[in-house]
Amino acid sequence: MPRRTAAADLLKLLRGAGGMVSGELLSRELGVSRTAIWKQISSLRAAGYRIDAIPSQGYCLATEPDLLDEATLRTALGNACLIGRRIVCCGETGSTNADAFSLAEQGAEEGTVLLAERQLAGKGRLGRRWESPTGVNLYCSVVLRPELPPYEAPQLTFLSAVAVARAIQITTGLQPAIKWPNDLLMNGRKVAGLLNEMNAETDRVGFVILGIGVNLNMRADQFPADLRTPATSLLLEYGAPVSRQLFVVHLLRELDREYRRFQQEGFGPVREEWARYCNAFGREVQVDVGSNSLQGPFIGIDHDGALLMKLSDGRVERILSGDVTVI
Ligand code: BT5
Repeated sequence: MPRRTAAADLLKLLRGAGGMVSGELLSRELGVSRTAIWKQISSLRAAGYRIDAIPSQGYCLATEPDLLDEATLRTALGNACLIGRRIVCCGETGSTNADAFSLAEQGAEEGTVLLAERQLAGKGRLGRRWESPTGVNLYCSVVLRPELPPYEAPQLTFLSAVAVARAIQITTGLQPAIKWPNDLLMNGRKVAGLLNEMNAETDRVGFVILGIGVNLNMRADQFPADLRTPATSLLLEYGAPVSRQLFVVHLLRELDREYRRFQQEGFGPVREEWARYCNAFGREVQVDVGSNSLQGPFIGIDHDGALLMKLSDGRVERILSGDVTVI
């Protein structure tokens, strides 16, 4: 890899040229040999930059990769956003949730956002794995410090589901469906998953990490054949790649808006908005809980996130986890 500063300087020159620039000029400006320039060009190409080379004319920067970049994201969000006031982008990590959790333990401020190009040990719920290939998707974790009793922390999962649904709709014009409690579906296939983790004392939340994985530009051949649930991506549903940078901006803005409203008005507006996107709300559903199965209309969400179902004898059953199918 070229030295970071040298690669950055080279990129600046290529961008500034706005077209062809000779190898000789580049080597003179940067004070390195033409072989060194060639090596840096090769590294940039490996990182996703398309740089055309024409013998005896030089190099031309044709396209840049859609990398997540802190400075660009910060500028796009402005200073008014609480969510994203600090953004940390990294190339590769185990899990952004695990990183955000340790940052929060060390005192990271509310609104800190972690993003990665790739996760080596992306986490789903209950020890499951989240497929996290390089440079195509969104792997995001947000540190929140809400004034809430721990049993109400699941409300934030609903809040993040609404923000993700909105960001998808703004980006593609397509409406995703939310599947209780933490999946987002398009055409019945999973496009995003949420994993919120909490640090709490007995009566108050210390912090919550909102973990958000969205399949943006993942191609069909990048999905392992053995996924437990059928999966999709915005690329597959929308038919064209989406800008990852822009998606992050939309998502963080929506999270910010929803979180502010949540702090001022409580869970009510989130619950209403969530119900609009939910694929099963108000409908007859079957919920499988372990080997048990219950049927009835899905009538609401309780303040701790439990699904409320009306049974045939009129009783209302609270279900905290299970798999919902619309009948
Ligand atoms: C989830 O778990 O859906 C939560 C996923 C949260 C991922 C984010 S990425 C950023 C942050 N950092 C982390 O380490 N995690 C969070 P669950 O409901 O348990 O679903 C997991 C199941 O979804 C797996 O068992 C697979 O069947 C399926 N799956 C795995 N990867 C997928 C993908 N990329 N797209 C769609 N489905 C996937």
